[in-house]
Amino acid sequence: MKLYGIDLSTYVAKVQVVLRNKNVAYELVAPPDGYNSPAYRKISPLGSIPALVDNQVTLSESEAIVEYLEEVHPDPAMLPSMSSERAHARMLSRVHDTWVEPQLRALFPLIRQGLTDGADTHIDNFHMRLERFESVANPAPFLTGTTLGLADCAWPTTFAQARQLFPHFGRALEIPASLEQWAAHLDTHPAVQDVKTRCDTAMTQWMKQFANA
Ligand SMILES: N[C@@H](CCC(=O)N[C@@H](CS)C(=O)NCC(=O)O)C(=O)O
Repeated sequence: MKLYGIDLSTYVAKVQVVLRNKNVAYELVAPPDGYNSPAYRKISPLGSIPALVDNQVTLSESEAIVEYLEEVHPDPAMLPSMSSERAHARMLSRVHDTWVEPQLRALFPLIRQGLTDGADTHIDNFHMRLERFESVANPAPFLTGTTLGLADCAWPTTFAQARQLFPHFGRALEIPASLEQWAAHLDTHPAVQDVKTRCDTAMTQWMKQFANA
């Protein structure tokens, strides 16, 4: 299995956490000439990362990829067995991907361009949305039960990136009290640790370019 991606991407990290938790061997490959390049689009037509190549199938979109992995490598299960709980798990994943994390990624172009206008709004929205997420999350200790689930996997690197990006704008990540233990617990999970460390290092490197901006 080949996973196209780079360490800096939360969505690539999410897929890697799932692969590691399921003990699936994979090779992480940087997209040739970077994502969106003509060379990479010959491999993965959408040009985005992550992309998974497994035998005959090439998949983009991290949620499609992790759901595929859940089907072809069902052990350990990372979605609950009851339909209502599975739907809730998927809802939690989408809240991360489509609602909370986009407020974080909106900071990247600001940093690149040396701007600060608008950062507070994105950081406030991130925190407001995280609080709404808290109202539908009930970690015990993971979001969907006693073992790591698909819904958990994107958060550790999103939080790690927020811890590095928010201070650039004089702000700090505030994790709601009832989610603190869950977030700390995730960071020590064996499927998460190494992936998170590499993402953190990549973010530190990326930020260095703009240190004196
Ligand atoms: N919805 C996508 C998001 C992944 C994503 O945004 N990847 C970025 C890099 S972190 C990308 O490939 N961007 C290419 C582009 O926006 O054209 C997923 O879940 O896989």
